[in-house]
Amino acid sequence: VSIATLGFPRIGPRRELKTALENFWSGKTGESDLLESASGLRTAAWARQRALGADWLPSGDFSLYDHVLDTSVMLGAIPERYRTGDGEADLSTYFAMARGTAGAASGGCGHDHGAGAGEASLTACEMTKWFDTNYHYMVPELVPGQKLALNRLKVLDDYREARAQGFETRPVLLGPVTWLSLAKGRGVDPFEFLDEVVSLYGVILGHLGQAGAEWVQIDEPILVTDLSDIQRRALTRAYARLARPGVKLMLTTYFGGLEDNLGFAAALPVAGLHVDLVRAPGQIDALLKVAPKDLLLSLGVIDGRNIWRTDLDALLARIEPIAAIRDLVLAPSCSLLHVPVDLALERRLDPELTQWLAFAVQKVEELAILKRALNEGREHVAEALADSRRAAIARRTSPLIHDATVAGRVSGITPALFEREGDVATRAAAQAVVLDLPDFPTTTIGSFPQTEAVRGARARFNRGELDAAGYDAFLRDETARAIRWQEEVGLDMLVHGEFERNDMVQYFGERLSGFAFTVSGWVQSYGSRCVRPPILYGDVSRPSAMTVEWWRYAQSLTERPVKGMLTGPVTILNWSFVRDDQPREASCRQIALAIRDEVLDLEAAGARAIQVDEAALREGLPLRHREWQHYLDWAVECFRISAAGVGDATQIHTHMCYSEFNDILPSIGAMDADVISIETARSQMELLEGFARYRYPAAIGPGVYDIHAPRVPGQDEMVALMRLAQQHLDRSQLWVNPDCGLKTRKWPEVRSAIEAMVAAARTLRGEARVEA
Ligand code: THG
Ligand code: ZN
Repeated sequence: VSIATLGFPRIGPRRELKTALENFWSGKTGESDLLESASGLRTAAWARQRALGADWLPSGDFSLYDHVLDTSVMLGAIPERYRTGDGEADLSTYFAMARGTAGAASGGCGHDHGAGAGEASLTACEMTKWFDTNYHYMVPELVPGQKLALNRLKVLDDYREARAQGFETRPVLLGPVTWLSLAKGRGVDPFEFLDEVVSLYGVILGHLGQAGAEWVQIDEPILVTDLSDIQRRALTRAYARLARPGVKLMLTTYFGGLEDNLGFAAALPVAGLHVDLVRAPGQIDALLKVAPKDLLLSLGVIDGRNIWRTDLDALLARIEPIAAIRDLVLAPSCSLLHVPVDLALERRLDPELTQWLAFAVQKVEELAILKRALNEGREHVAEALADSRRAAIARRTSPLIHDATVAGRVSGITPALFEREGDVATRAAAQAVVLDLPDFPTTTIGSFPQTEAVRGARARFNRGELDAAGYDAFLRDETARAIRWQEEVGLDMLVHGEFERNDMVQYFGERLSGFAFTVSGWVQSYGSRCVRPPILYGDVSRPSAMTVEWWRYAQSLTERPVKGMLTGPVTILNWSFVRDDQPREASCRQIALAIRDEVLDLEAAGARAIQVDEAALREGLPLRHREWQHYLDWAVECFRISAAGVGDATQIHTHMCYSEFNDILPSIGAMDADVISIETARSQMELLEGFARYRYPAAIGPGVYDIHAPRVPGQDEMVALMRLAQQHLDRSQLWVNPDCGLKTRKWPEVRSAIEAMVAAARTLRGEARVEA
């Protein structure tokens, strides 16, 4: 038995990559500094993994931004607009694709990968979620007649770099069929490029073989999804052509089971197959039946997507019989990119909780223990196994986890809990009386710019340089200014601005029981941006109100309605590390009850409108279509548990990011919100056709301002978009708002855009009167 890692966190234990990138982007450092830091991070990662006992080290898994983008650039799939000169794509081309170019240097946080406002500015490539993770990749783009040709082979350079330092590695490539499946063809089916792409992969494998690589890890996570005939044929064709003497391929699958693709995958002409036995433990039996004797199996037995320590005893009992009959590689289920680097950096976690956890480093340690147990006998690692067993037992029985009151509340959930009193129309009438809003009411999604000053004050407060009173005074001042400005600019429904919040999930996690927080548990979200997902370890409850005071203060400053702003249960769940000792839906119901308490407290404090954001509801969809409905059913139920307790006159808003929800519209409708704001500016209101066809009964705020780019749209453009919206929906259903929260933008842009937006609404009201 040997052990492998399929990929290691790139950002470094102290987010060194983030610092290096941001210094380079801001011009503080030059290209050679950046490349030197990157090289140092790679070396440190190899040395670390080897010291921990990994037999197979990955190379090429490191990236300056994103490995899908690396693959696109390697294949020469660079859209014409980013091409400069005639040479190979350089770093500036690479970062232009990742972040856009020129104009207002995008220093703000958030999905601010848009281009600057300059004339020669380019927007970045589209970015979207990597399978069901919170990691984002740059979407490959293909156009008819696209010329593909190999660029500098980063994977080859990295392999050689490792070798020169004495690390024999297994290079990692994103497989051709997954790459094509993720690609967007503009006027062309990406699979038309299959043969060309495969022949380029052939050349790459040839180079790697010549350089000395015996094995190459080729990732095809697309194999755990529902495949079309085209994808299956492509896989057969690609791997028939890539099979060659010299380089052995470890075909690597993760994020789920192969299921109906299992026989097919096991029969592909590759030398090894990696399967995810954490998400799909059951597939081992079927695999052992069909796997040819000479196929090297790599078993993903340590969870690469979560932070829990493994019960090694129980795992060994499963692996021993298999190891007795064939050679095995043991590995994490997937790349360790999705977990924080090192638990040893956490000094403030409850020690009891700490012993239940394993970050990337600890996961490799677990593999090393498994290896010794299998190769030399359990007695050689008796102490480590006993430790692991003790932790597993302690976690199962710990009073930290179990709260009888929460269990009682959850078992007491009845359908009455998720029904509003009146139907949509009755509620709309009651709310009209209380809110007295004009046609085309204007609002924003919730957050205002998190300026340098706001982040600076928070950092000083966290470091203890600013005391609680000083920080509070600062936040009140920011909030008061935001309220005053919203009144002046003429918005109808106000928000307090969320200056007190760091991350919309972290903020609530920090205030709920059952969640724990790390200091250094960063996970890459995209590029240099990271998140610290809360750790949901126990039954969830809300010790006290979380947002009421900020809402009350903001509302005290104005007569206009201020929305209460909450993150919904499904989004909190999807952006946290969650319990693996109960189904996700059970954890979600607990969060839903806690958010319900907050909703009711806001209502009792006088809030006339409360927004429960479900930014991540759609991205939580399972990878297999067959599992969608079950997920949607409980996700919608949880949203309703959180929101449905209010009276008819209290208006429930929700917001969802992204714009692909035509396929889940019935579920969006079933959420039964009074107002939903969605992202539509980039899709020119196309999305509303779906809402119209489905006869969506409630109000909709289709975003008229694309906040993902610094470009400020004019009033006319927004009026035109809202006229388009009226082709699909009744005027009385429409709100006017931006696409998403404004925390990633700068105040000058926000001021101009919102002024234009309010002016647009006034124009529309004039038109409405004329036509009525
Ligand atoms: N919160 C969480 N997950 C998310 C988002 C979020 N996933 C999807 C999307 N939004 C990703 N977007 C971002 C936007 C900004 C940042 C990270 C992910 C970001 N992070 C700071 C950084 O890297 O410097 C750190 C922020 C902090 O202090 O917590 O800017 O909104 N959970
Ligand atoms: Zn959004």
